[in-house]
Amino acid sequence: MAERPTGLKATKGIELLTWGTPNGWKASIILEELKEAYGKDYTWQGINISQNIQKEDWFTKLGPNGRIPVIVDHDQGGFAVQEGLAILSYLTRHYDPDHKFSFTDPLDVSRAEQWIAWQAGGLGPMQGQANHFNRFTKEKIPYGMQRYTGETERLVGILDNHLKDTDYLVGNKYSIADIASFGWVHILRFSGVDLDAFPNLKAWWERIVSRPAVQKGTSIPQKGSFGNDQYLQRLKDDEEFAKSERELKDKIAAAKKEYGYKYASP
Ligand SMILES: N[C@@H](CCC(=O)N[C@@H](CS)C(=O)NCC(=O)O)C(=O)O
Repeated sequence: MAERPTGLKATKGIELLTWGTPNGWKASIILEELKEAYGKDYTWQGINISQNIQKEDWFTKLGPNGRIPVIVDHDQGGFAVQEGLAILSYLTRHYDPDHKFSFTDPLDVSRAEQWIAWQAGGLGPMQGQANHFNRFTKEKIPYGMQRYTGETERLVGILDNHLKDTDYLVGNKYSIADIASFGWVHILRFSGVDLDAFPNLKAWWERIVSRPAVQKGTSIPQKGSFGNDQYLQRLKDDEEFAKSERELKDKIAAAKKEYGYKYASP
């Protein structure tokens, strides 16, 4: 078992403090992309959020919000950056000189900022609450279940609609705008939303998940079991898991019915 981190371990380059979650993957994916594109290496440490390492003093001195991901740039005097989206901007501003994952045209920069802001204020928080109400609360509260699952469906419907004439969110080019939302779409099935109902989004997810850097990025600190592909595999392999997932889906469907939920997007 890895030792519990107690402080920074690198002295140069970028050091990433993260865990295998949709927000953590924003940072590990862009770092893997920069590594593949430019040979920019980095160091990482796994911060097991169930052990609350992210609330310890040494961590909150770097990331005052006490959440992963956080990066430290040892080549900029130990400059620390919290928030996945600020990390995507920081890393591309400093280490993507050819703009392989970012933009120069001011209108494209704005388009990317809009999708990134949309993810930070919408998809991430709403899908996070869907997970919370569907899976993590002890008592199942139908109002919360249908409210946040429904809002997640509404939001991914917006992505699906936007992607009907383009392969990627901005300028038909894979970029930090896609990376920001990818992690959340990667666990859509786990969140109780049927990816098959959003064909353009599913094709976008398939395009992105097949990138080697994305495969590597989503394996840091280790490959999880929540990704859409792993989730489907587990349904096939593990009858008990499949049964409890069917029960959960029935509960979500019943909650939607109770409150007269009807899919609408936007
Ligand atoms: N807006 C932040 C959200 C970060 C966040 O919520 N991180 C979660 C993991 S996905 C976390 O650290 N949770 C542990 C905790 O709340 O203590 C970002 O995009 O980086």
